[in-house]
Amino acid sequence: MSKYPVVSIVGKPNTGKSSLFNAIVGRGKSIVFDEAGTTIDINREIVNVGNVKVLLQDTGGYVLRDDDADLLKGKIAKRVRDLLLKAVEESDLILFTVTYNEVDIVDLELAKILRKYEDKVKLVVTKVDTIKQRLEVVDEVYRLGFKKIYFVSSKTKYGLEELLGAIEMFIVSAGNVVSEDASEDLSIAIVGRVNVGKSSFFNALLRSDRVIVDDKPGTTRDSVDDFLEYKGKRIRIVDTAGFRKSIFKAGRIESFGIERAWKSIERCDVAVVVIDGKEGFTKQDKKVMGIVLENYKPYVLCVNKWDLVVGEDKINDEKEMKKYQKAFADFVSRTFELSNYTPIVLVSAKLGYNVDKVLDIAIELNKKSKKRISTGLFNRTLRKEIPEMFDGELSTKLRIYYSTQVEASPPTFVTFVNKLGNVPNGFGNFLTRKITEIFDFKGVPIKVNFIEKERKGKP
Ligand SMILES: Nc1nc2c(ncn2[C@@H]2O[C@H](COP(=O)(O)OP(=O)(O)OP(=O)(O)O)[C@@H](O)[C@H]2O)c(=O)[nH]1
Ligand SMILES: [Mg+2]
Repeated sequence: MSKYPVVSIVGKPNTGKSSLFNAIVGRGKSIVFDEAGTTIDINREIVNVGNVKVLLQDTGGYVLRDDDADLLKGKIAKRVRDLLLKAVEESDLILFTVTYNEVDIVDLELAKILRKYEDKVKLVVTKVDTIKQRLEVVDEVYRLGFKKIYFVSSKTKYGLEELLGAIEMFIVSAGNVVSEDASEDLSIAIVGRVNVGKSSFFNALLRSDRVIVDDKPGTTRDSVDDFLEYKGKRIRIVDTAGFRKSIFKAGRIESFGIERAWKSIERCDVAVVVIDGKEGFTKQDKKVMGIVLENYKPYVLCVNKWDLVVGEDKINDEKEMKKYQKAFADFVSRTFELSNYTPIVLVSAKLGYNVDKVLDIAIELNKKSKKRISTGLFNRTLRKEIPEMFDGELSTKLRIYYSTQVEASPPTFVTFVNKLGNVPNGFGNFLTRKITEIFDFKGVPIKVNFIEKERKGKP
């Protein structure tokens, strides 16, 4: 599955899995609330533990959403058990969390399953925030039957170093070390309204049922990251919570999810804005595109559920699909003026249709957005392609000294002029459009700024 050793955090709901995950990752990642069953999907992150890199995963989702009545009876339903066994089998190391004074029949059930893998399980007793609590640890913890027990407070970080040391030792002695750089080539955030099929698209990219998909809107409540190897590139993909009509009216976790979706947009290199092809291009979709543009992120518009629009059998008719594609693109550009160069792909996450095409375009956009143009070439080309900038009517008042690219992703250009007040209205937009076309930043939002500069030698 992963080329990094996999370390999974497993435990009953509310035993501090997400807090432990965050403490190890070292930054706010999954949602943590003091409420059972907050983490729905599995969160993954590649982290440095001492000198080794591991893929850490928080498996909150396994125990959640199951029949709680069963759990209380100390029975773990088959579905959860299967998922758990799969995770355990795929993992190099399991951190089994229990809370120091709350060991009950559910923990015993889990322990029974995990004891078969004792060699790779470390029992982590969580929420041990004070020495007093450390002393209070109940006998049940010992009775779970694991030799190696770690006491950790994710809050005070008590015991964390010891646990991390143990993880590192374990991985090193298993000879399972990957030392190369774990950074990704590209990070893609999948965003959009609720229920448009973001999670389905995420799963389709990964070719697995990685996250929960449901026809109820609002299924995904927090961003979920995973990684993909594609055409020699390492790609981070992020599924996010859907934007609702009235995002501000949403409940606590929901709006937290939205905040995290927002953050995911800020962090990504390229956004994939998913819309529901059957519902067309809605006002809310435009709002989502607006958020992406506000952050100057390149994006692909992914028109999902196209199988529902044309029927599953027609989707392989290339000629027909081209026509639809053009019609949809025309419609979008007519109704959303900022969408001039937006790449649009008709997709069926359900059938896996065109899913990789979105990746190809995302890679292309990322390349464009990281492009740097030398100052010499930039100015020569501007003079040649837009002579009206330098002579003619405009130049009677406005002197343009030179322009330069000061930043990539987003590509940011600065033009030095004699007087800011002399820059005509709309000139910024004009120049933005020209630079986009001439240097092919199509599909990548760029920034064009003017700076006032006294000419040397003149007061
Ligand atoms: N026919 C068809 N159905 C799809 C497709 N993609 C998603 N669906 C269905 O649409 C519904 C919503 O899918 P999700 O992937 O959960 O949507 P989401 O955007 O992640 O939803 P939230 O997390 O609630 O925002 C589910 O019932 C999916 O089975 C598709 O390409 N074709
Ligand atoms: Mg979802």
